[in-house]
Amino acid sequence: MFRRVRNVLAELTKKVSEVVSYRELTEEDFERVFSEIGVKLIEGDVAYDVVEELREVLKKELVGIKVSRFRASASKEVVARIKEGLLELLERGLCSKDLVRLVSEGPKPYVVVFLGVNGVGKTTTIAKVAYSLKGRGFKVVMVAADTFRAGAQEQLRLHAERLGVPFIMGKYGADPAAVAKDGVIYAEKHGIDAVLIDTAGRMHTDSNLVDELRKVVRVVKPNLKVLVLDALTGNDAVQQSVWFDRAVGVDVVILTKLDADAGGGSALSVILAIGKPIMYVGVGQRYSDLLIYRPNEILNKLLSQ
Ligand SMILES: Nc1nc2c(ncn2[C@@H]2O[C@H](COP(=O)(O)OP(=O)(O)OP(=O)(O)O)[C@@H](O)[C@H]2O)c(=O)[nH]1
Ligand SMILES: [Mg+2]
Repeated sequence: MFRRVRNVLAELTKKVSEVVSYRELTEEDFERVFSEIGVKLIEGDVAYDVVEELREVLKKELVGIKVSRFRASASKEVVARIKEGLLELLERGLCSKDLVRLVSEGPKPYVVVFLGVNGVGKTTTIAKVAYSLKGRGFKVVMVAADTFRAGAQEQLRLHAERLGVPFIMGKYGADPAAVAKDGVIYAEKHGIDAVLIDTAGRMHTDSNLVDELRKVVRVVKPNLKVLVLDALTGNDAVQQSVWFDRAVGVDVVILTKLDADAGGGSALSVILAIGKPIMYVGVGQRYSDLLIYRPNEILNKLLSQ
């Protein structure tokens, strides 16, 4: 995980340390070293804008340091500064409350709509969220408002059965907003704490999808709109985020498949460029592979040797 970006950051540390072990790092030194690093980051799928942001933040941290002012060794100090800069960027994605907290504090039932294009991991993520909420003692209902793709409802149903959670679906081709509303009505009748609504995962360029999603949102008035993004899609995930935000508004993001991005460039780009709070990250296919987004943990993966 994150191997390629990690290697590039290790190279940056080494080159900066070489300079600061005998003199102060100047802006020219920094630019010279970073121009090589920047190219490698771009080759490793880090978006150009993100590389530029890294350049600014790291410049601010590194220019002017000289080790004689510090007791620790040069590279230790350089790593600490790089950490500081990266943390500042990664913390922009912090989400103040996770879903367990929102459900426990929010109205009952707490209604969550999951959005996202095909195959990003919506259905799997809903199952993981249901598992987590159930484990904390909440009653959950899963709702298949994806009445479009053959197999989509059965997939969610299978998870619901495995998890022992009630499940609501409609006929194929039925109005997704009506199915979603059925889920909310069921929850109100049965004292359910959280309604998790799965929506159709078509390409975001499909114009019918906007109308369909807007209707779902208008009819069920969700307490939270979660956009599921696949960390492997890099720049495209950023476009998707803009699109869904315009269409229906996005409150938080769940970033899936972090475990599958061996290089780390794509995931890092998405984390730094979407400009939305990241509630959870998906790190595998098991129900327990959903973690709260913690910038420090990402940072450790980026900088571990
Ligand atoms: N490695 C890994 N795989 C994941 C993760 N989340 C989801 N997947 C896999 O991604 C694939 C697609 O997941 P789905 O949950 O079906 O995606 P979806 O968004 O519901 O897809 P559609 O219903 O077609 O729109 C499945 O094979 C999942 O097991 C994750 O965090 N890590
Ligand atoms: Mg699905």
